[in-house]
Amino acid sequence: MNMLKDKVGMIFGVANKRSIAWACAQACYEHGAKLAFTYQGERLKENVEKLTAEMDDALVVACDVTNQEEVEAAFQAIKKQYGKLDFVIHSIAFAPREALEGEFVTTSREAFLTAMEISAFSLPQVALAAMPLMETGGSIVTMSYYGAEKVVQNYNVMGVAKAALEASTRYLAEDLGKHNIRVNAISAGPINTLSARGVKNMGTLLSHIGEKSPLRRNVEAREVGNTALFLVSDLASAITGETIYVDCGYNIIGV
Ligand code: 1JT
Repeated sequence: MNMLKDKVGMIFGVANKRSIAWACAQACYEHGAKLAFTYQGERLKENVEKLTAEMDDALVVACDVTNQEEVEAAFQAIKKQYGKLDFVIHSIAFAPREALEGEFVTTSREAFLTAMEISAFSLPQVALAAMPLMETGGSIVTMSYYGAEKVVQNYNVMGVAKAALEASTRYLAEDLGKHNIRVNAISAGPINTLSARGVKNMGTLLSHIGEKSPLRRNVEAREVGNTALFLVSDLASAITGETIYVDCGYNIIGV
């Protein structure tokens, strides 16, 4: 199948081969998309370059979202290489480690603002920069988590940032809809990625979901990638402003 033939996508958030962003990229590449990748900081540049080395016509550009000039330069590089952009996959989040344990009430101002800037503000920031390149329309997909809507122990300030991200998805969907640009979020079940590593009790969380979710298992990054592929494809042409769960059904369970 070639669902993304002639489409150009930009992928934010590849750190290594386990990244959700990488699973999204692989699904999109298999369906014929041309892909640009952004990396944050020199440390991750080599990882992204190695992963994408075999990909045809891939672009790798620096893009730390806390640096507005880098964001603008990244979109300029896309314009130069491909002349347009059809979709963006936004899979970036950050909060200081100490904010993801203990009580939310102790969150520092700095941790709160950092989490909000990188994990939530970066979506409207990227959407605004993408708009001029999406002349005939486009699709933007971001990643959220259940902690945005229900209290999940330790998720703390990330839950607040993801709530802002999901609300931003709806406001952006309204603003960009008139330009035929769709904006959606995927609420993924927990996955053992680099970000999830070192998170306290991750193993317990994964085995809880493995037992309690309707499908009695955890989500694989590949399954999130396939949903992102659907959302950026024309198959999802009437879906915008949504948060779609890819969580083996966990969110529907009460007790
Ligand atoms: C970040 C991290 C964003 C981990 C994340 C995340 N979104 C989901 N996870 C996994 C996770 C983390 C916790 C959790 C459940 C899932 C770490 C770096 C910052 C951004 O709590 C039960 C804490």
